[in-house]
Amino acid sequence: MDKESIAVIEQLIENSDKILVFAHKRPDGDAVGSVIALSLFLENAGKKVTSLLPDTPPPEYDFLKGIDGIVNKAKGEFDLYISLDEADLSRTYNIPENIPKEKLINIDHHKSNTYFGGVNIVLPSYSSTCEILIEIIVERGDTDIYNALYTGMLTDTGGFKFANTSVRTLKHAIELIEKGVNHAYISQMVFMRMTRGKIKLLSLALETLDFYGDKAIMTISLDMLKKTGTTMKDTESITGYTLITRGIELGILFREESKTRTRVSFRSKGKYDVDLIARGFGGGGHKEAAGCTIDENLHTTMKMIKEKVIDL
Ligand SMILES: [Mn+2]
Repeated sequence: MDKESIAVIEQLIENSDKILVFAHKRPDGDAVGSVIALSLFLENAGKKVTSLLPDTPPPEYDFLKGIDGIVNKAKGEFDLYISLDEADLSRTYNIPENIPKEKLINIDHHKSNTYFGGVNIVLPSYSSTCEILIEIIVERGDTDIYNALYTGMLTDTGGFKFANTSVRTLKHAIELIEKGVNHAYISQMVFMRMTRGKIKLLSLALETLDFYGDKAIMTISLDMLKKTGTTMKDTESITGYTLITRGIELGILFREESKTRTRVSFRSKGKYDVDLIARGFGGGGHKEAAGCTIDENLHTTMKMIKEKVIDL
């Protein structure tokens, strides 16, 4: 990230008192981590910060300091608005209406970003929004901030396993560990605290796994959530299991959100560009992880997606 962009952002922050920091709906580790890290950083700088995530963060991030300060709705006017990890403002809700563009900073790493801000820091070569923030915060953070940044990088790279893990990503991770981040503790908190209900849900979901050539399809129905006492929040990290079978290049998870709405998540090992596939259905994301929401029931959505995707 270039020095001029950082200077522009710092000037805007300097001139602002009330700042709204927000990220996308159904927040993942990068959304949660980036909102917490930047909010704590701005608070340390003496700003009045409102941190917003429209949906409750998944429970695996409850160990992060600052998570309790996040609200799910913000009204009124702010001096500055900072959108994190969002390709477009339509990715969130519960934010004030008619945000003036000149007061809006857009920091993101999705290549589908629509450059909706007055200032746009869009860096698709970065693993995560947290990795971008590291370069702004660098020496001026504290342990809580660095933990949040590490969490975002860790989760968006699938534990530094995905192709978006660059040499720079790993250097940034080392930098954070040198500053005191306990990487083993964070890995345990994030990846090794599934609830019993979620393990049961995973087991039901795995039973639905179907293979079509080099593609695998998995389903989570509302009935399965009910049976296991889980909610949609518990389903977020299950998508990866569609891809761990030998020879499978494309994984699809269908989640029944309601009788008229189905969430579709795509994962790829690199052969298929799932951002492109998801965009064909009004969604998007990254080359190796993307999704879309279809206003149809589970059955119809599956039929529709299979028709277009299975023979790719
Ligand atoms: Mn991200």
